[in-house]
Amino acid sequence: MRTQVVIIGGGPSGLLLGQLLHGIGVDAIVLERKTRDYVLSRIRAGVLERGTVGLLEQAGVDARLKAQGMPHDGTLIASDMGSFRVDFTEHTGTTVMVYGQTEVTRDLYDAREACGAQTIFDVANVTIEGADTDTPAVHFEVDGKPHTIACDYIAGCDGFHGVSRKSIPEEKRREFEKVYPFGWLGVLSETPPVDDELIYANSERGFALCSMRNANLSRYYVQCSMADNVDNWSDQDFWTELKRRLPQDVSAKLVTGPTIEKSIAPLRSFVTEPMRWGQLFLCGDAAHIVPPTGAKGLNTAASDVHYLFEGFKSWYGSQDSAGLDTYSQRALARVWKAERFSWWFSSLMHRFPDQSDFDLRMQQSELEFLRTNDAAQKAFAENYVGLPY
Ligand code: RFL
Ligand code: PHB
Repeated sequence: MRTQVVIIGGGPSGLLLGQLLHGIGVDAIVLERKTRDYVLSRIRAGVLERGTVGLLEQAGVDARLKAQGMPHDGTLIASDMGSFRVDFTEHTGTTVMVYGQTEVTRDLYDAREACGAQTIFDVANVTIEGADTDTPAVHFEVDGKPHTIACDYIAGCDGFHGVSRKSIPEEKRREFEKVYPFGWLGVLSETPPVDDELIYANSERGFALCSMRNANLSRYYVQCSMADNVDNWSDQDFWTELKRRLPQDVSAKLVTGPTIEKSIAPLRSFVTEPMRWGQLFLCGDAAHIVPPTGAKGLNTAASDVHYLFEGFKSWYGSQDSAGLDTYSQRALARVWKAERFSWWFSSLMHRFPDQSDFDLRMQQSELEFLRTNDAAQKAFAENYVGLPY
């Protein structure tokens, strides 16, 4: 087999890149380790920046997003000192869109199928050969049978645990990592969201977040220990804990019900540099991870896709390699800004096991500054709706 670009990973970054390439007539094959149903069963991000929405529009997969997505023009930030709202529209003139990653991925798979682009599911033992030569190839197995695809380029869109990053020799990359001493326990429930907007809460008992997927589907999170097990949390335990961490007026109106998904996710900041090795380009979680506070994970994956797609467009359109040559540099410049915001917002909103009284006062003081200072709210809003590409 031969194609122009092999995309390893059929998550949102791989699928979005594939769809954009299809739009300019560049052939790409997506290799996905799991089945389509498995990928679509993963509950992940829920907030799309304006730039991500723009890319989905550009890829022609925005019909359902436009019809069902919920534009949000602000968010609430609660703490033991009270609540306040940051208005995105007032400070930036734009909104974010609440629309689940699962739906984005479904729309991308549907579009991929409709245009006849090739996706190979259930691939095993993917290996990359000759990424530092002009004749790279990707080997893999399906049902125990070996296959090889020769290509011009490889896009490593296979997430944090994929093979792409690890295919870059250790001496050619540098990794930066911070693991936070807690996780998020998240639930999905078929109940109306407690508020029209998201609520990020810093409470004495730890962080909590109220989010949503639609008018009858709520997504809630509470900070938990990574030593905790999801089986230790009955639905009742979860609702009780969530209520204790939210302002009283919010808890009072929270509608509870059976949960349809419950999982614990770790919190990590991670960046690998550079994001290119020869003909291999890393994209999304394969190259970097942010803690979910601030909803930057999927959005940063999308901005990588933007830079990589622009590079491919110039190369295949006019043999101009400048975009591909500067991909790593341009993507990383934005990645580090999202890393900073996610790290800062995580540090502001969580209770840390070793937090001193001084550290607590610093959190309170920072929250008070954000509550009362217009410039601080503007900086928050600019980061939340997404910095320009
Ligand atoms: P993904 O979504 O991980 O997709 C990678 C795809 O590659 C496949 N794969 C392979 N395929 C072929 N061969 C291999 N060897 C392969 N190894 C892996 C995987 O099966 C998968 O389908 O990465 P991508 O596309 O870069 O997208 C990134 C986003 O998914 C990610 O940034 C966000 O979901 C992060 N994230 C969240 N972000 C938010 O903004 N808000 C959230 O609430 C939020 N919750 C989460 C999250 C990430 C989580 N992970 C990764 C554990 C919750 C979880 C549990
Ligand atoms: C979500 O809806 O899953 C969500 C929203 C905002 C975040 C993180 C997760 O910061």
